[in-house]
Amino acid sequence: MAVDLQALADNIIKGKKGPAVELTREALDEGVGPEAIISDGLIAGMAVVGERFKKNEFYVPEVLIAARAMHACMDILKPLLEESGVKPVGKVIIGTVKGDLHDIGKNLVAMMLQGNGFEVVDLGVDVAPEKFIDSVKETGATVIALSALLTTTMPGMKQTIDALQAAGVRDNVKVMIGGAPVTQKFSDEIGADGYAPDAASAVDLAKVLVGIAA
Ligand code: B1M
Repeated sequence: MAVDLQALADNIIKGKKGPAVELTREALDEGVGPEAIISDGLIAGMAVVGERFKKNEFYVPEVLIAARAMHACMDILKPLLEESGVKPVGKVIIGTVKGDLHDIGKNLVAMMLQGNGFEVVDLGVDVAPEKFIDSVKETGATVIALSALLTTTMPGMKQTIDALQAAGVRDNVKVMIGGAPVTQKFSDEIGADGYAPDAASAVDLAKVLVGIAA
């Protein structure tokens, strides 16, 4: 019987780690690709969690429990995503900007990029501009994806772009930005190369930025 990815999403929403992991394994056994499991199961579930939090139907502990279930599933899928790629379609450095510790959305974006053939260098959270610059120089990546979830850390995105400019490497990389408070308007204002509202759009944008999609 085909695994219902909505059931996986429902278990993520409820934070039921065991059943979520089981459904992830079952879906893989039945030949469902990791990308579909991420987008129709994990991201679909986390999107509902975000919505319920906005409406005050969920509080932070429920979000964290859902994220824990999601991470347990991601642990299973990540090695498969890494194995599946033949030659990376591009290299992306990703990180949450300085002062900001939110990483659930950033991790989803990283996973989706990997699932779509990108090599991803994940610098984690609270990443200072200098660290992005060092990573550009070390890895030769052509895209940087910046995440911010706090209005107070959004200026870190502009600081990073300014620092790339000052270090003489701005022309080597495209900068894309995202995170709940970020908008296209803000992206335009700070001179980023693009904004993506969610993980799936981030993949589409990355493809455009590396020149494999229009
Ligand atoms: Co925080 N928090 N938090 N928090 N937290 C928010 C963001 C907040 C909106 C809650 C609220 O008050 N309503 C609020 C920010 C208000 C504001 O600035 N406007 C807030 C606050 C205030 C804080 C603290 C300051 C609380 C405090 O201590 N007083 C504190 C700050 C800590 C810090 O960072 N220095 C804090 C702490 C935390 C926890 C540690 C408890 C935890 C984070 C755990 C973790 O990430 N490991 C946490 C959480 C979980 C949240 C909420 C509840 C959920 C965020 C989340 O994971 N959403 C959040 C409320 C909310 O968003 N409704 C909130 C699910 C995730 C899948 O969505 O991250 O939006 P999201 O990612 C999406 C897109 O945005 C996009 O794609 C993702 C998938 O589709 N995207 C990108 C994200 N990054 C991208 C990068 C890209 C492209 C797309 O690159 C191109």
